Amino acid sequence: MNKISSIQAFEVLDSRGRPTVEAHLTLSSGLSASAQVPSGASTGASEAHELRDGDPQRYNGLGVRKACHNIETILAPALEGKSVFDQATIDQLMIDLDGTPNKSRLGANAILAISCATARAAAHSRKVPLWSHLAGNRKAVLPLPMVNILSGGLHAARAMEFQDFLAIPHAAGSFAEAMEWITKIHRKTRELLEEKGAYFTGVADEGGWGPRLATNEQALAILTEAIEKSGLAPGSQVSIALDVAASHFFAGGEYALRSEGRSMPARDFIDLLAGWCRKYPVVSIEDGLEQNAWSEWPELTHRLGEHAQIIGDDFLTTNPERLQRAIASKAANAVLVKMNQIGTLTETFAVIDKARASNWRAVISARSGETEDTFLTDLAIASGMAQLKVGSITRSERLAKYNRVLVLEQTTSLPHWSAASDRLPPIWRS
Ligand code: 2PG
Ligand code: MG
Repeated sequence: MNKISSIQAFEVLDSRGRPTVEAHLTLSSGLSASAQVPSGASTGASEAHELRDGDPQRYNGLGVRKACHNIETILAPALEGKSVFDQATIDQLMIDLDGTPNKSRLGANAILAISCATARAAAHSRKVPLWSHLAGNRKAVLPLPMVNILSGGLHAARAMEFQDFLAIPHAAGSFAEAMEWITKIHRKTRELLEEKGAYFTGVADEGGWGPRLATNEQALAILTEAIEKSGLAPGSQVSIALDVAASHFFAGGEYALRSEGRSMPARDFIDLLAGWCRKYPVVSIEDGLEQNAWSEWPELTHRLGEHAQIIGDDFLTTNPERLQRAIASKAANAVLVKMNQIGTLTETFAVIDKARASNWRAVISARSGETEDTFLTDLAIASGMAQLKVGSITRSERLAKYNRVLVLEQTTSLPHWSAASDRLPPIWRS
């Protein structure tokens, strides 16, 4: 009854209007489930491979018809008859059928769409919510959001080099209160940008403001002021996270802040970040160094890791081997988890569980190219890791995920992040 009877694939569009994959899975019981996969712009070099058609006549080569074809002609025939309760077997079978180290033959986009649709079909069959099915023995909690307010880098035409300036409303008493605080800060930030005459570019790829400012630091100053002017206390109620995404402005061995006309080696760049952590309520730094700087990440973590969460995104790419190496060398203290960086749900949970077992933190994250699929919300809740990064509070592909948490907060007895406070840095605990 719970066996896969057919799988169909569709080329649909993501939030940047680029093609992505949607898979529909039908069971022998007649139940069906679907899933859509996201897509990044500031990608790490060691991510699993997103298969694109490369046909310049369609979507500039970005079509995903080959990935859909692989689902229907290679993956579906091999999976038909398999039980959706055997997630690990299904994921491993797809990895074996692909046969490459980075899923480049069949496409991580094809494989992930099936992996997620399988979990959803299993949850439907068990008549339980997706988060509950995914959680298994993990303690599910509603996550604390880190929300994008200002964008630069590849998500905002490189108006600034730093990619994300985010707010973490860690003293909010509920998810609903957290989102109310965040909308105030978002609105206040726009007012401040207008007051300061910043060239206004509308919202960036993740719904945050993408202004042209004199310096990267000015964005940090404006965000701190916006928190204050929203009637909230920077540092004790709402703090700041940075996604530096440093790989994307690392050139000629230096961190090149072109918009400021200056460039510096890693040592000076770490000093710059350390200075900002003292001057502003920065409590989380993602990709503060470039993705191959294995010898310098431990220094960054040693200098700042006691007070700030040091996250590897492009650096670790949700990859169990890279995570293991980083844990062994104390190169960071947290991992960003993005399902499509690795390509299956089973491997994603392996990274989450490895982080937990090693006393690392994990932030469950969306991509800059997203869809209306809310799978990520359930993954974040199920992980028990208590942190969610989805982007800003405009653009419905982001809000779909936040809105699901808002509804679950009112309709379930799921505890919120403070119930997993051992997963959060001490100063965020309320
Ligand atoms: C990141 C993500 C989301 P992208 O760098 O963390 O903000 O961006 O999906 O483009 O990699
Ligand atoms: Mg990042």
